[in-house]
Amino acid sequence: KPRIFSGIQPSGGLTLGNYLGALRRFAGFQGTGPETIYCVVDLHAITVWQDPAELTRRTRELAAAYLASGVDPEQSILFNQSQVPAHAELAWLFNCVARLGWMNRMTQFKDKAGKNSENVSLGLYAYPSLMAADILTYHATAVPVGEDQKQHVELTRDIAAKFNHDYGTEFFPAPEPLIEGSATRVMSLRDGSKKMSKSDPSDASRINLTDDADTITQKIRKARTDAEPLPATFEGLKDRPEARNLVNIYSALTDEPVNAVLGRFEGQGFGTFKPALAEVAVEVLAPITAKMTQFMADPAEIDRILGKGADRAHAIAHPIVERTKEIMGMIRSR
Ligand code: AQP
Repeated sequence: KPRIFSGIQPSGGLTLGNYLGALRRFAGFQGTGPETIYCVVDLHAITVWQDPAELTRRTRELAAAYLASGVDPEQSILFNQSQVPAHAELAWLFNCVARLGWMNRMTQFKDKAGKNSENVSLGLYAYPSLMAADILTYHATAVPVGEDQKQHVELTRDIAAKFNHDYGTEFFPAPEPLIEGSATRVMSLRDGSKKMSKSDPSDASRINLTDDADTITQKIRKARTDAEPLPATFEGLKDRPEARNLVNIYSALTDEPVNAVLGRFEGQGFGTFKPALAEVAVEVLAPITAKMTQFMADPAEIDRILGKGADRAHAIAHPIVERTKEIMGMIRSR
């Protein structure tokens, strides 16, 4: 059976980038055929320091965001990663399949480690191997993610292929990344060459799912742009990364093709475009923020949903890890 898997880290407040690139697409796969499995990847989050109480709160907040954006815990499996031991177990097995040279090419590690790579956790380095385990422990066939995660999904395919080759099996499928729409890479509001990120030290660089209408409007008003009016077509934005980013965000929020948006705003400056963008951003985000607040009011219910999801996830993942160990020659005698 085809399966869709995706995860988000509870490593900070969710951004508009996480929402447009990933989260808002998840509910749409429900009822279309494949089984849908969505995860709060807390084991990934601890690859950088997380305050324990904050991690708990953010795990619930992210679960609330999944629910608020339409993920239905009956139709989908929704859980937090650390409650299903298969992820960490398979990640170890994959650590012994993946090659150091492959890991050295991962751009996310280079970006996150920066110049101080001697002092980052070993987990941050092994992150892609855990991500491969997340996906392959369900034999997932498709992974909806933003552009920045493409390289990790490709590495997952390499790990699956090497395992299959080394052990003379077809056990693991090759999952496809699903990267679609005009917001596959939402950029920082302060710097059109950096992606919008929950861990950027500048809060003005991003729109958070928990920002209120005034904050969203102000951040968009202060977003970096240029002084040129908007062109008639997307080609005209080629060398204008900040302007292109805002137009892409508008297009994604309203589900209109980029050229249709430009058709309406051609010749106008950002004095007109920014308030229009703020209006659509608030219109889309306010109902989600309100629903998140409602779900967050009942943390026990969120924990119950995550626990039930974990039981269902475990029922799929555990036999796959057991079979993997068997293939590798490990005795299973109880
Ligand atoms: N700027 C973005 N545009 C489009 N998609 C994005 N995603 C993240 N940023 C953008 C997508 O959101 C999903 C969840 O991301 P994650 O939590 O696994 O971590 P990340 O990709 O490392 O995202 P962040 O927000 O930048 O987190 P930090 O700052 O903690 O590293 C993924 O599908 C991702 O592609």
